[in-house]
Amino acid sequence: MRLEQVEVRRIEMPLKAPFETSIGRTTTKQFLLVSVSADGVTGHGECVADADPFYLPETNVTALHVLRDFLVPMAFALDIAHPRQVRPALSRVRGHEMAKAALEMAVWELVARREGVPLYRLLGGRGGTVEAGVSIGLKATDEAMVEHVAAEVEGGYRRVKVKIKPGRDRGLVAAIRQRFPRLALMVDANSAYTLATAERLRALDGFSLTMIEQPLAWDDIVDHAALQRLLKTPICLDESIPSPENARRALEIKACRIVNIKVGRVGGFAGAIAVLDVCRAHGAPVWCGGMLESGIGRLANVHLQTLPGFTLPGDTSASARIYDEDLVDPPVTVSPQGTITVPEGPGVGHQILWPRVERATSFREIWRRP
Ligand code: OSB
Ligand code: MG
Repeated sequence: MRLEQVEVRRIEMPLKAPFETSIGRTTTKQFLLVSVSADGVTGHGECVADADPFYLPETNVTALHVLRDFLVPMAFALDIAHPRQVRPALSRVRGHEMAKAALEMAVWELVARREGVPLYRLLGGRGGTVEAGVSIGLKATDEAMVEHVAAEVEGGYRRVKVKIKPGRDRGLVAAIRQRFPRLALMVDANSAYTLATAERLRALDGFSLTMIEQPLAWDDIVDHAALQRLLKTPICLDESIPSPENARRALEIKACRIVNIKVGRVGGFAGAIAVLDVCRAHGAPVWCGGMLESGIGRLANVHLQTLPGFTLPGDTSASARIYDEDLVDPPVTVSPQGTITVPEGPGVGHQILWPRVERATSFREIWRRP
């Protein structure tokens, strides 16, 4: 199979409420949607880069550049027998994992549609349901956070993650624990701490957190290993794991005990599967992270986390928590038991609402195979 056309759209979707982390505050989601076509079938991949380089270095502008000038020409040159061939074919480009992932995921989705199977089947996963977790942004007060946690627990979520930063950590966790002594609770610092401020994290050791996500620098594993030696609570790495090789290094030096896999952060589905294999070999639990995706990327995450090895609930929550109008129908929903049903339709498995996509598109570019 040879790709005939690649289309990139920039899409803007207002969030229902601002999402705040130690990095900053997001009010609108802006992302690239990559669509690849061959033999009259089109597949879609959602790029998780943002307008700014505050979480990781890529932006929508760098992703567009690298797609247009490097990745898409490489993909056009390829005769694709299986989507797993795309990752090695793009490996000459260093970094730019989010741009690579969007293109690679679109090819997997295209092939799943061509074969008339749900994405999970092509990936080697299973049907049924997955357990939903939820990631809650920083709130103005600890009381407001406890109320948000209560609402999500009421909604069925069985695992809750809250964002922390220095000064909004020990008191916040204590307040949540007081009300929910047995809740599966974790925190995510998005690199807001250093070894010098790590005492604050040791203060969290008494709260039976399931893990502390990415406390230290986005590109560090050495200091994380030092910190893990000081903490009882397992460290989970997010930002610091851009590839299977880095996952292996991190686990070898014991920089973490748990890994968050975001398909966009590790260059696509083949990269995610390779990270999963590394983690399984080390006996490290894995869960699937999220990037406030629209339904297209959200469903991709649902399919991915049906693979064996995703042993913990992830950050995939209902579309309606974040967006008034999703780009897929039905939107992603969570049952009162805290589960998401894995779609059985071809590809991501829910209908894409093209009039909505059209309305949300602020820029579009199309390339055809030369
Ligand atoms: O660190 O996991 C993170 C959102 C944007 C950028 C980074 C992160 C997050 C989340 C939200 O935690 C997860 C989600 O609801 O999609
Ligand atoms: Mg994170």
